[in-house]
Amino acid sequence: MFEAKKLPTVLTAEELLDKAFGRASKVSGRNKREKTINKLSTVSNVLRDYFSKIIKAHPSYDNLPDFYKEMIDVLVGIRRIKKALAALNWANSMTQKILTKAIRDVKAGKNPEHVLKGAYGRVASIIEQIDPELRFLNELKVKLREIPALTDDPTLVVAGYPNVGKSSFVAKISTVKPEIASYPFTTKRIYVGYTELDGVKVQVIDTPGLLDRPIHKRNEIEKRAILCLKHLANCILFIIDPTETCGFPIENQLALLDEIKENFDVPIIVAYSKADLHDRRDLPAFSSVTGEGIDEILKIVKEKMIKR
Ligand SMILES: Nc1nc2c(ncn2[C@@H]2O[C@H](COP(=O)(O)OP(=O)(O)O)[C@@H](O)[C@H]2O)c(=O)[nH]1
Ligand SMILES: [Mg+2]
Repeated sequence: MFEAKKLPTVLTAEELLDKAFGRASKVSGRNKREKTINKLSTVSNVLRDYFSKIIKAHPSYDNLPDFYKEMIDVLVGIRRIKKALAALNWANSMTQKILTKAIRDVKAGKNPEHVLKGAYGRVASIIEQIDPELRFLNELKVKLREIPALTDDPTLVVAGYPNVGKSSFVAKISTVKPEIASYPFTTKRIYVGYTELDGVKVQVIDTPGLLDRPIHKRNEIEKRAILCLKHLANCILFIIDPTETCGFPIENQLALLDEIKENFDVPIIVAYSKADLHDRRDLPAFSSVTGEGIDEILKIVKEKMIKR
């Protein structure tokens, strides 16, 4: 699985130049010429190693699991990342060219001091040009760290209007206390619970603020955040509160169900919550308070998700 915390810290242009020139200032040589050549090759090595370390630390973004790919794309834009990495590649080859040529010039008898000064100036100018890209790559690490560490286990996404009983259901069936992971869009959080169905670990996620209001009224970023869930969900449990104590009429709840059906192509289980408060049984009904009907819901989930 992709782990943003493994991405290295990226130095700014100034820090990187300090590192390379600092290292070079410590080298020795039998004479001015040799010392200058050693300095130039030290700068060359430090920069080459540094750039290749940063570039190699990034995954192949196109080959990441769809959920991560989509999330990263929404958060920062995969093209933007590729542009930054390409800029590093460019800076790497430009600086290597400058330094190789400078070494050649010194070997050919040109004034070492002049060559060194010129090469340092040109290297510094190249590195300074990519300073925004270096800073972007450093901030990227921080942003990507917000992406919830979800497992590859089969995933049930719980949807329905606010207060219909989604969180109560997730808490009820979870073998562990649901974890709160940040969903890095606006202020959304996702709640992740786990349960075991016939020995298969199932990840159950509650997405307050995402699948609980009409999708067509969402802004672009929320819509894309919702789309990310598409890659994650193997099945959706859509909860309807027929008592309307949640504060939303059934018609609105059904309209949301229709929208979810249009947007997702995974099995959708529709069930009534708060079975302890009503007698409607034209759909499977459960109560997270009394536990009534919970096993039946889990049985349906198992059939839809595992025995397929
Ligand atoms: N009587 C009853 N109340 C419930 C049930 N499930 C949830 N509630 C209540 O409904 C309210 C909203 O529940 P919650 O799980 O937070 O809904 P969510 O907003 O969809 O996550 C809370 O006051 C719960 O105590 C249930 O099965 N029976
Ligand atoms: Mg909730």
